[in-house]
Amino acid sequence: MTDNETEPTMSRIRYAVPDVSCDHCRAAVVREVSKVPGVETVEVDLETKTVTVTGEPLDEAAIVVAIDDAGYEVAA
Ligand SMILES: [Cu+2]
Repeated sequence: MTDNETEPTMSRIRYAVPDVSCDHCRAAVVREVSKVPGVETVEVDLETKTVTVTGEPLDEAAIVVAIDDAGYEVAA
């Protein structure tokens, strides 16, 4: 699943998720978003309240739904 080569076609999308505040939130978001097909990595930054997802292809809408399933809302 992981290789050390940087995929030039890899997409990166960043979402603002204001309600993530602790490791529990981080784990919940990572768990749900990781299930979305195509997603390679999920990073949650608790300071900036952002979720950064990389992968190819990325289904933006499916990721928003996954964050929602985790119990958090993506800011517009
Ligand atoms: Cu939390």
